[in-house]
Formats: sequence, C-alpha cells, structure tokens
Amino acid sequence: MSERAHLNAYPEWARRQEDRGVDLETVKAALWALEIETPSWGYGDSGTRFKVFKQAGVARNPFEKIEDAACVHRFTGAAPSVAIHIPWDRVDDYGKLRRHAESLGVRIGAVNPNLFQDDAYKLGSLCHPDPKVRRQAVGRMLECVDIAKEVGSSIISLWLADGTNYPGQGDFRRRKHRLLEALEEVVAAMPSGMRLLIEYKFFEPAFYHTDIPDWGTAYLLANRLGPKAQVLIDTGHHPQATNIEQIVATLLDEGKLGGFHFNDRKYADDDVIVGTIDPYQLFLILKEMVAGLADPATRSTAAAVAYMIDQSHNIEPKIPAMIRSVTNVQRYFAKALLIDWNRLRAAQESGDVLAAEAILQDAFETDVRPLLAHIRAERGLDPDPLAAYLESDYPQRILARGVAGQGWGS
Ligand code: PSV
Ligand code: MN
Repeated sequence: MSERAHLNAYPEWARRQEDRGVDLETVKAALWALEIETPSWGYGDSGTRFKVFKQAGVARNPFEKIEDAACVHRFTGAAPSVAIHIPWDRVDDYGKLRRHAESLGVRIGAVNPNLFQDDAYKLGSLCHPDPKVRRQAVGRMLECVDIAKEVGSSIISLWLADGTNYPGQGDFRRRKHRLLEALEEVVAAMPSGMRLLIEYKFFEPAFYHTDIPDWGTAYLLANRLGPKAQVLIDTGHHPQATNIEQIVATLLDEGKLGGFHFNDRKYADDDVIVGTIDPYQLFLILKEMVAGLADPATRSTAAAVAYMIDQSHNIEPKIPAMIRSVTNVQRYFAKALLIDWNRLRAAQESGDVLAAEAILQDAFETDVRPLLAHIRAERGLDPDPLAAYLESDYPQRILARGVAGQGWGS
C-alpha cells in the first residue's frame, strides 16, 4: 500500500493520540528537528569484497553525488546534509563543491578521512611503527580539517582501520600512545566549534586486533582529547547481541555521544538498510535519544548528535535505498516520540516489570504512517517520498550518466 493512503487516516489517528495525552505539535516539531545526513559513498558504486555490481545512472564524481543527496532531501525534507570521504571526494576547489551543495539546498556535513587505502597503510596509519607513515596519516587528517573549514563543516569523523593480523605483530600500548599523540595534533589544529567523532569497530580489516575496537577505547581517547572529541556509534560495528542502546545512554550521560552511523545487519557489518533487520533495536536506540533530548542534563549533547547513514547498497538502486533509509529512521523516531514517559517512569519506580515493557511495545506497535504522511503533506512534500521519486524524471535523467559510477578507491 502506498504511504499516500495513510494521509486520510490522520484525523482519526490524531484524535486517538490526543485522547492519550500526546502533544502532537511537540511530536511534529521533534520530527522535523531530526536531520539525517546521507553519505556521498552511498551514491557511488560499492560492493562486497567479492564483487562490485556496477549500476547505470550512478554518480560519476563528488558533484553528482551531491546532486543525488540533494534529490533525497528534496523528496524527504529530512536529509539536508551529505558526508564526504577523502580522498574519494577530493576536488580541486572545495569552495565550488560547497556552493554546488548550497545551490541545491543541501550542505556538506562530516568529513571522513580515509586512512585505509594507501599502500603505505599496510601496517596501519596513525598507529604505524614508522613515523613517516604516521606523518602521512596525520597529514591526511589535517587536510580534512582544512577541507571542513572550507566547506563549512564542523565534523571530522574518523574510522581507523588500524590493527594487526597476528599476536606479537604489534605492541598494543605503543600503538595506543602513537594514536593518542597523532590525534592530539589533529585536535589542536581544529578550530573551536569543530568536533572529532571517533568511530570504533571490533573487527575488520585486521584479523587479530583492532586499535579502536570498542566504545570503551573510543571513549577513553575522546576523554583524553578533551571537549572537541566525542564517540561515534556505527550500529553495525558491535559483536552480536551488544546492547547498543545502553551504550547510547551511557555516552549521552557523559556528554560524549557525538553521532551515529546507521545501518542494519544480520551477521557482520553488512551495511544493509537501517531498520530492515532489527527495527526494535533501532527504536530502542532512538528511545534513548528521545529521553536524552527531554532531560535538561543531556539536552545539549543530544541536540548536537549527528544522525548519519552509513550503508553500502550493492544490489539495490542507490537513491531509493537512501530515501527508504531516511524514512525508516523517521518512522522509528516517531514511534519513540509516542512513548508514554509518565506511565513508564511510574512503572519503573513501582517495579511493574510487565507494564514497563508493555508501554514500550505499545509505542513500537503504533502505526505512525498517518503522522508521517501528514507532516510531509503539511510541508508540501509528497506523503510517499519513494513513490514520488520513482514517478519523477530523476531516475530516467540520471541514466544519461551511463555505467560509469565512481566507486570505492576511485
Ligand atoms: C567502516 O566500516 C565504516 O563504517 C566507516 O565509517 C567508513 O567511513 C565507512 O564504513 C565507509 O567505508
Ligand atoms: Mn561507519
């Protein structure tokens, strides 16, 4: 059923929610405050380590990737920024890239230094035993700081692929010291207002150890680096069954949650569309954000959290996949906004385990499609962004690009 059909259900839906005491104006404002950044690399060709299936119409350069990101924003109204990856998105004139984005109604968001594809990084980058290689990697990060200044971005987002393949190959503590020293230099070069978000991942590409494997290590580094550094949670970067929402709550409470990379997975870091495998987990993560936004103690940290998509669409069409990702995050955020917090607190305080759990289920099970269709229509958007995209001339128009998409490493 098209999302459009849900528009008619809104008046009745709204009455029911208001009867429950929901303040719909607050819910709507919170929904539009949710801005979801899409990644430039999601508009290029990507694949698994076995095969990149090239698609017709895929963006051929950073300018076209931004055009596609702007298209996602035009249809969803909720994705006003695009993350870039250096060197994949290296251009001669970043002012031109910035103006290009702005002319299309979007802005450039997080700048991601890529420290994993140069031959020099075989044994690591910022943790490499050779100071010359470390210098090269710090240089890449400083380049990203300059790019961020030029494009008007306030976020450097670091995923460090460093690690070792065999016990004994490296010295954990020495590598940690090198990493901290390198990041101290980067943070010192960042202007005030710019943040370094430190991502962690417990495996890949190294087989034995990873230098920033978990949130504890990322938090430790962020703490040592001071207020400009925070942690980034990529939902696909945890061992199975990790309680990610608890990590969200803890980092928020410590003022150290900086952002998310959303994606979903069944097995490892699959990078499939957020909300397609474990929507309840996404809801529980966003519940912690809703709680954090409501609490004066965590509000400013929560309000500055960057919500970013980090996915790799290998077999599905890129732009529709991105539209669905954005609307999925909106959907589960909307459900989290409907939690009856007063009843939940009362159930928690009185030890009513079953009631507390049922209150969350009640919000999760609420069909929010009438609400989302309505707020889009109120803003002059189509209630069904994906259908509207497919009916537009954009999918046809981009076919003129041919099968020449920019891909990993190019
Ligand atoms: C690594 O798996 C990661 O999550 C990092 O965020 C990278 O920037 C991104 O994927 C794209 O390779
Ligand atoms: Mn990521």
